[in-house]
Amino acid sequence: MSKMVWMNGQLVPVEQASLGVFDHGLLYGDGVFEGLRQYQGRVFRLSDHLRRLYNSAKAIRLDIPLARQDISTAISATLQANKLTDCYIRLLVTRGVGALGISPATCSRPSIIIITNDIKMYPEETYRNGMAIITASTPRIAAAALSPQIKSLNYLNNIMAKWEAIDAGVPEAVMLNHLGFVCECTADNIFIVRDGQLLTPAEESGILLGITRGVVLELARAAGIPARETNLTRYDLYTADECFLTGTGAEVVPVTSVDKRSIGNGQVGPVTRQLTLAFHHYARHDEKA
Ligand code: PXG
Repeated sequence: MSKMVWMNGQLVPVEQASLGVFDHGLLYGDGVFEGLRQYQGRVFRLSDHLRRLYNSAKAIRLDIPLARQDISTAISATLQANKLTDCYIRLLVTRGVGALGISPATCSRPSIIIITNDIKMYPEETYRNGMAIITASTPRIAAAALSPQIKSLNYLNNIMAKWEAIDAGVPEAVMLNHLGFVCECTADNIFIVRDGQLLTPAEESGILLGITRGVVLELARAAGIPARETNLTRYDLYTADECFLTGTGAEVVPVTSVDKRSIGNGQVGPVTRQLTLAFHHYARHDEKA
């Protein structure tokens, strides 16, 4: 049976789920999205993701023509149609079909699409042994130009940084802001551990306030690990005891080198190990939607 996609109120086979070529989502990346995870039949932090989606849409003056509850129902229907219990969910809202010019005012109705897919986490070995990352020379788009809280359909800036990672033969690249402070990787937030303290770039650094990042901060505080949001430099990464990334797809993934410099002793450290396990357990057993 072919995979079913929810599109503007209907479940359709993936082969028939198509968007008009005049959709401004395609023409200009004009639209917003969310990436969610389903664990054991439950959608993780659904209300947080829906809040972020509606805020992204509001920030770009896109009126989502459906209430949150209806989107939630549509997600459930899509999961059920595909008989899924553990998967990745991509929810997107495009500006809709309009004239060829850039004006969003020509678009009459946004399109809402829900796609489900297998989870593509890093290989198990990466969670055990950590991975190498680089710092990208592509700076992150300044918050004053486009808020990093808007998960827009235009990820070109991040894609340019991803090319740098690919060229360097590593899975991820960390982007800096225009002042040289550490922001985040191309689809993950970043943390370090220094002297037993957990540190992660603050909102002011110009990052997306990731939902996984927020949960990890909660779990750390609950475990008595002191955690602080602050400005970080490349120096802080290079001299950190531990480093890891967080994201809906990756969960918590250890980083053991940055720009070929070993982090700590080059092995996955105890705080990273503890938080990796804590998140893994929380997402599957403790979380109440
Ligand atoms: N920073 C950026 C720029 C992101 O796009 C995160 C951090 C992590 O946020 P969450 O809320 O997921 O903890 C993201 C996540 C994917 C995928 O396939 C994820 C994102 C973007 C594109 C693809 O997992 N966003």
